[in-house]
Parts: sequence; C-alpha cells; structure tokens
Amino acid sequence: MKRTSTTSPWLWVAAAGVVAVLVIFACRPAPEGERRAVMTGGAVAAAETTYVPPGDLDKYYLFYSGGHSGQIYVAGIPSMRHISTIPVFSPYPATGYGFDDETREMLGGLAWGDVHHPTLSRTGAVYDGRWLFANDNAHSRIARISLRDFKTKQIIGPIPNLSGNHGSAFATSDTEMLLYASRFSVPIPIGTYAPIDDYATEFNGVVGAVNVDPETGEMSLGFQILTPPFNWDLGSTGRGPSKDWALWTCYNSERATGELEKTASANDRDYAIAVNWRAAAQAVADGKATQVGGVDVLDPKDVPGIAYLIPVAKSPHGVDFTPDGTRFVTSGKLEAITTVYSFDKMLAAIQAEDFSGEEDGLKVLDYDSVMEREVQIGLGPLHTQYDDQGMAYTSLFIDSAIAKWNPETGEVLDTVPVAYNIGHLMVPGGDSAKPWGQYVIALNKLSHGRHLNVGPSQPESSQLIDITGEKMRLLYDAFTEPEPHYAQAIPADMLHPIEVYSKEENHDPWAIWDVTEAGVTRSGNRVDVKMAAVRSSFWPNRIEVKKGDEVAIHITNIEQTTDELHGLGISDYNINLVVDPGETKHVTFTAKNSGVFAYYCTNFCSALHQEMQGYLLVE
Ligand code: K7E
Ligand code: CUA
Repeated sequence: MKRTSTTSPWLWVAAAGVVAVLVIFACRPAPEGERRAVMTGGAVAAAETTYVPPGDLDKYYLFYSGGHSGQIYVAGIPSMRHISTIPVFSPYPATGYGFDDETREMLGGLAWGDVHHPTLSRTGAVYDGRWLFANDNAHSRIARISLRDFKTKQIIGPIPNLSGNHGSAFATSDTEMLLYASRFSVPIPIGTYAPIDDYATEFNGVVGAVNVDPETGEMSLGFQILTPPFNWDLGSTGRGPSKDWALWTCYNSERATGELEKTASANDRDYAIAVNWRAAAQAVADGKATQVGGVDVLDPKDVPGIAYLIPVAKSPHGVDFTPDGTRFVTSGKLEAITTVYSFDKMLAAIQAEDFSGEEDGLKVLDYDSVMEREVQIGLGPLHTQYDDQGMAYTSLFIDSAIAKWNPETGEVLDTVPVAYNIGHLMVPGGDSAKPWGQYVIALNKLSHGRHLNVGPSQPESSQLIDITGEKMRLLYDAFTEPEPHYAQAIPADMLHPIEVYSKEENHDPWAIWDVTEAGVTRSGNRVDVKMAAVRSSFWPNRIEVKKGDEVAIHITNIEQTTDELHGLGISDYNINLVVDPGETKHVTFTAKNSGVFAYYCTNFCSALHQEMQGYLLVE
C-alpha cells in the first residue's frame, strides 16, 4: 500500500473526480483538527487514560508488522511503548537472530521479508495466545512465532506457485489452517515462461492453505485453488455460521498489464472470491487435485462448489467478516461507500444458482442477491474492524479519518480525523469473534511532521483512539517502526511467556551444565567446542585451531536466573550469538583468517561483564 499511497493519492482523488477533496487534502492545515479533538475530550483526561505508572503493565499488547524491515514489533496499549522486536524474516544482531546455525538455516539465505499481516492463533475464533503467524509478501513465506518465548520457530516457503504472499496469513477459527492468496499472477509452476501478452490466459493466481498441527503449530503445505490472473488482496476468515469459508478481494479483474493505475480501474466492479476451504480440503482428500509445483492444486472447472466470485466496488482493499460471522464488508478504494453483504444471502444465492457470469470456471454470484446494503461512509474506505458492541470502524485513506458505523443499520455514528492517510486500523480482537474494544489504533501511512523531522524520511505515526464513548476520542500520537501495515492486540493476561529455558527441556546433545564438561575436541580438520557461559566467564576461554579448520561452537548459557543473557561476539569473524538462560546455540564456520581474535560477552550481565572474554587463536 505505502508505495502507491506515497505517490498516488492525487491520482486516486482525480480518478474519483472529487476535486474539492483535492483542494482540502493539499491545504489541510497541519494538526489543528487533531489538537482540537484532544482538547475537546480534555488533554489531561487523555493523558491520564494513556498513563501507565512505573512498574505497571499495559492492558493489551500490540503486535505490529514491520513491513520490509521483516520484523514484528511489540508495544503496550495504552502506553504505546515499544517493548520488544521479534525478528522474523531479517537478521537481528541484538538477539543474534540469523547468526547461529539454526536461524541462519531458517532464513534460507534471504536477508529480508515483507511482513504485512500478523495473525494470532485462535480457538473457537477467539485469540488463544499460543502463536503469532506472519506473512512475507516478498518471498511467499509464512512464519510462526511462539508466544511462549516470543521467538520465530518456523518459516515455511517460498510456497510453490505463489507470487506475492500479500493476502495472508489468515487463521481459520480453530487455526486448522492459514489461508493465503497470490498478489501477483505468474505462469505456474514458478519458473515457467510465458510472454506478458498471454497474461489473460497463461498466467494464474492461487488461493491456498497451509496446514497447522494443532499441538505443535508445525506448518506444512496444504492445497491451492487455481484462479484467474486477478491480483488478490486482503482476506478474512469466517466464523460461527461462516467458519468453513474465507474471502479475499481482488484488483485488476480486467486482467490488465502495464499501467494498472489506469487499466485496472476500467471495470465498474472487481470481485471477492468466497472459498469453502473445508470443501476444498475434502476434494483434495477425495483425490480431485493435481500436483503442480509440489502442491495439490484444485481447478474450479473440475471441482465446482469450492469457490465463487462476488462483485464488489472497484479497486477494493480487503474484506472483513463481522464478529458473529453473519456479514462481511468490502470497500472500493475509489468510492465513498462500503458494502455490507449477508453470508446467509450468499449461501441462498449459491443454492438458487443465482449467477451473473463466469470467469475461468468460477461462477459469479449476482450482486443484488448477496448484497445487504451500501453505506455512504467517506472517501477511500480501506479496512474495517469491530468493537465489543458490534460497531464497525473503517479506515478512510483519502479522508484521513476513521468512521464508526453500525453494520446492522448502516448508520454512520461518528468520524474522527487522523494524521495522515490511514491504512490499516486495529481494535484488540477486532478481527475475531471476541473484540475487546476499548481502543482503535490508526496505523497511518504518512505522518507529515507529527514528530521531529529527521530528514526526508519522516518518522511514522500511529494514533491511539478511545472508543469507549459514543464519540471517538484521539488520545495519543505514537511512533510506529516502519513499515506499518496491519497489527493485532491481545489482553496482557492472556500471555504467559516463560522466564528461563529449564534444563529439563533442553534436549540439545551438545548442551553442558557444568564448566568441567567444557572443552575442545578435534576430528581431522573439524573442531567442536563445547562452551559454557556463566557469570562472568566463558569456558573454555581460549580456542586453538589451525587455519582452514571447520570450527563448530556449541554454547550453553548454564544459568537458570531470570534475565541473565550472555552473548558471544567474535571480532573480525562476523559471529554474534545471544544465549538465553538454559539455551544452547551453535555456530559453524571456517577459520579462514589466521591470527588472534578476541571473543567477548555482548550482553551486560554482571559487574565483571567486561572481564567475560577469551581468544580464538588461528595458527
Ligand atoms: Cu498496507 Cu494490509 Cu499490505 Cu492495507 S496492507 S493499508
Ligand atoms: Cu556475560 Cu556479559
């Protein structure tokens, strides 16, 4: 979103033909409106609402996407304090992520990813605090983070046949699957060549599923459904009555190539795709899939009933089920309306074969049969979240505002300006069967001087808004690490992270628990070092090898004391490990430079931390 939004709001507006807005947008008096909003509610009251006294915890914790930083950031709500960075798709020296053998292998030689949509695991469509998943738009991967220790445990992908894993990752009600859709269409399997002139017929999109082991969270390849070469965007998984279904919207149903900004807005409507993922999984089990690129792929031409298209306002940017799963909402980015659809009406239209067209074997459901109402909501509606009262909150990109409205009646109840050009918005639990409500956070695409200007690349802004009253109340401007997309938040009391890795759970064959077990063994030109780290020494504190040896260091932090981390940095060898209490890590490298190289503890661990050092001697 950001890349287009920084350059093209003008074009959007022009395309919408709303010249007046252009003028207002260009001359928007800086933060006056927002300041007034705070003052009306009372600056002191707002400050009190966000104040978290020293030593107290925040009420909710926010997991927000770091975009192409490849990371996930954790912040408290309402303080908005950034408390932790979870490295996912990019190396992160602060925790040694991407430097030890295991995480280096997990990153698979890639140095970045593009995280857009963190997804908390759920049970009965309610967050359960077990895992957090994150998509990589760039390399078609999905990662699993354990909320037991806030660490990335698995990265699956690049997923075959999938180009641009943007519409991802969406957990089903009981986290049986993570659903995804391709942003780009390509000839599949990836590696197949076709000229761009054959885009409409030789290129394909896919929607698909990754299976999740209910006990361990281990992800494995599921299935895919072939689609026309549309650009799939954000999706939403059903719940309650709709729990077997998921939807995504698309842009470029025109199958255009080239200047999509113009060519992909030619049609009056684009589509959403409604997928019955349970029926699709059953069809795969019944042997109706073909293997393409190593995945079971279903072609809707051969397997009717697994997916349908629904006309939506043009150039939409996602779809959002209501908490009870009875309705879903999509918006056209170039329109001032958002559309409420009824899940019951969708099922009835399928039953009655109420079709208005077909695209590559996918039946198009009649718009009027499925639509419940169109709501005049404001300009540039993008994403919708819900609160604990069933009210909807929709981000308005062009208006730079959030609208609060009632999805049952279509009544718009309030609008609050944000600064500026909001993308996603987030209510704790706002995409699940149990929204906690209380706050909405605006994740803004631009900030236009909300913070000290640090040069052309201005600090990002997110805003905390109180939604407990009838009117929304802006409370606080916070910094958001770039590049903000979606976020989710969960009550603090649903998180139960561990404090140390117990000896009992460390089954690493190289782990040692006493400094007397430390030592160096050689076999040919392979040198294995069993190392212990404990305040304030490394055992051994010298490693003697020959130039060209393959050296493996297996380091265990033998402490069982909270917060007693040690690091192992080796000068001039680009080695940087961090070991938590009770943890064992490995690094394997070739001693390619002769000389004497110091190693030292990188994490300040004790009064004698500075003394925690040793030498790698390469003869
Ligand atoms: Cu920036 Cu969900 Cu990728 Cu919308 S996304 S704004
Ligand atoms: Cu160990 Cu500093």
